[in-house]
Amino acid sequence: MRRSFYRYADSVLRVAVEKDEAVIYQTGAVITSPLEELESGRANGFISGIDFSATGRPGSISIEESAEGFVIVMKLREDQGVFGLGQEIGPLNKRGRIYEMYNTDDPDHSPSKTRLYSTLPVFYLISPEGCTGFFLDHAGYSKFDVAFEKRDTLLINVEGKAFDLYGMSGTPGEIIKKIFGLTGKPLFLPVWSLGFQQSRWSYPDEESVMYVASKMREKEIPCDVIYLDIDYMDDYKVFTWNGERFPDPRSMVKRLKEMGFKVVTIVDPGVKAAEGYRVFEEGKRENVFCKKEDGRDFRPAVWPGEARLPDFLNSKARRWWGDLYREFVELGISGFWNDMNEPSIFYTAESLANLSEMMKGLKNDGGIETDFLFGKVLSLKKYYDHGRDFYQVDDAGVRHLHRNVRNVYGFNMARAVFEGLKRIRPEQRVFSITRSSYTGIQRYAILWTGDNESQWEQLLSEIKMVQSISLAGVSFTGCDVGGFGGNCHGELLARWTQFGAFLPFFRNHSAMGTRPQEPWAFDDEIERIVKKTVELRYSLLPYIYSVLRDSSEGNSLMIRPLVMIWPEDRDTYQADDQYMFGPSLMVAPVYTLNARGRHVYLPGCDWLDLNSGEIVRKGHHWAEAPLDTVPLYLKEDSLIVSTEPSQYLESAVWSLIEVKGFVRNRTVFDLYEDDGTSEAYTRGKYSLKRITVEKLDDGILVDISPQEGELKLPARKVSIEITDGDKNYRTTLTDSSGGVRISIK
Ligand code: MIG
Repeated sequence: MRRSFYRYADSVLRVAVEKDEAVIYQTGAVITSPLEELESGRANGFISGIDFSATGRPGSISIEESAEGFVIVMKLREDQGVFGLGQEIGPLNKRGRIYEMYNTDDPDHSPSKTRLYSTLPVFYLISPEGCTGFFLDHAGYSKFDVAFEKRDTLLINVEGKAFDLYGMSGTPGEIIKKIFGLTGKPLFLPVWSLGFQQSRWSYPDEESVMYVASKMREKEIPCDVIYLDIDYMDDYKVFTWNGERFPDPRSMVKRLKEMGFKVVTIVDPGVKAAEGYRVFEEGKRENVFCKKEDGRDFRPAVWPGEARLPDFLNSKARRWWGDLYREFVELGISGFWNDMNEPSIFYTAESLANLSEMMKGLKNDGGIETDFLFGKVLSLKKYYDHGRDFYQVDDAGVRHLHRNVRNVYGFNMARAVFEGLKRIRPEQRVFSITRSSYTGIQRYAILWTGDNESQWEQLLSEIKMVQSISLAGVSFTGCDVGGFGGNCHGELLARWTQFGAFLPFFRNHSAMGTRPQEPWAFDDEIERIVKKTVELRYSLLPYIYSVLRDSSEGNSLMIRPLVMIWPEDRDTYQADDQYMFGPSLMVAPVYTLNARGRHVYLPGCDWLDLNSGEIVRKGHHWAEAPLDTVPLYLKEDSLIVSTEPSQYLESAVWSLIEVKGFVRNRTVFDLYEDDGTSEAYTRGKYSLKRITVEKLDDGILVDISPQEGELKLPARKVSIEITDGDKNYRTTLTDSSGGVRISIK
């Protein structure tokens, strides 16, 4: 075993570990290069809290070889929490749990699950004494025993012949910037990606799509995007349309556009093996499909039946795939939805033959043997690992067993789509959502959390999951609002929508065969609440879009777990059923049936309760929450900027601006605006205004800086409403590109 140490910008340390005969595969997650190689002597203690000399003391890390690969052992201090690990089920503090990194399509998101669709192995050891961050960069299987077997030990089993471990110190806020520095800044998305989105598996024909669109407008529920799930295709052939159900997609998309809707279509990786089908024929000719050991195409069964999987590990296949989007883009499709890209496989001829063989043993023996065998057949069908059944080839021409590179399959598919769309329409920002991902995905796509269920427990589970996903640097995330599987309930939709309104990605989606889940699918009261909540979201868009912009510059996350901001306060380690949305807003969604209030923890300072208008002190509180209310708090010394809600978003320039703040000392907020969709902002077509509010002895000073950027803004009013906790200060002023400065007594 060799261990080499490298130093990166901003005191990031990487240890590269490899067995002697290792074939190295770099995942591509990290996009920066090391500044220098370090002697192991210098590497130890180079970053506080990380010591590779294996002393067994807290902070020491030992790495040993094992039969399957390696074992990493980290001793934990009693007061350290282990936060992160990405898309996993459970509390934000993962101490006391086991997780596996092996991308898996499993619609069962119950508490015992140890793996889901993505591998985001970024974790933080946090105590009031300090914080260390890690990223285990490895495309193959690994297993994290987070102080489960031994309460003071984090044990990571890494399968394979090599891996990289990155370590960094700093506050959690500094560490996330280092993660962005290593793996890329979050993508800057079009503004409509912050709008409300409606989906269903499926709106199977033009009529049902147009019906949903008209209903939204008729009922004046703001909405920007409608999704087409797999049934728009002809026989599940990707990049085709079913001509009977969608006779004229171009005209449908055009009519929707006139109504203010964008259309996003799903594209799975599985290419139907059908003679004469263009994508299949081309893929064969270009030789870009995954192969079996004998060099023949791997033939899994997925939605289209027998299919081929593009080998996204190499750039030739990625390029070919990315170019396939051209026709859909030209037709007017605005964004793409990457599903099944773990990749999910129903079965292969071989795995089916295995199962049939096993099933021959099913005899009516009247006893437990047959019952056992039943169980075995079912679990083998569900959890059969296709990772050993096929190979992928990287750009160096090296062949890898799929299992060893599985965790980057979805990541590389999303990369292919991103790069393809950038070639096809370089002037437009990319909108693409993915189910499977790997660290670094924030540069290519939005991650949504897959097939959750319409259950209250899962609403809570999602509140935690989006936070651990965020900690991995995946700033733009969300979940199926209302729940995917199972039947939603009116109250559940109301509460889930209240949570969704404070997620970067806000989409209502549900599965085939379940009860309708559109905003009007329940009763008038639920519809009123959903509409009110969606309007609240749209009114906050000036704030949210500015937060998105700041995140895309690599400064921050959109969703911020409390522990990130107040790591010295151990009460925040537990308070993972609430979070900060941007720098100013604390949201505490209600996730319990029949609840009309909930416990909230308010750390650090005083807060303004945005529902009651009252100031609430730091500490534990009971928040009243009638069914139409989501507990929301404005942090002391912070601002939000809102506007009049619209039905859909034509740009990210707001004709009315309302600044609301709770200021006892001083605060700033950078209001960012632009056309909302293009790359023109990179050439100066944007507006950035720094809003500063300062408490003076005898009043409040409001300063709006001169505009940075050349975007022409409309003449508009800015209304200001600031409280210092005792007194309210209000005024309205006229915005000006030269800046405005006033004091209010
Ligand atoms: O095997 O395309 O997570 O959102 O509606 C199910 C049908 C495939 C899984 C996705 C879900 C989508 C569904 N897909």
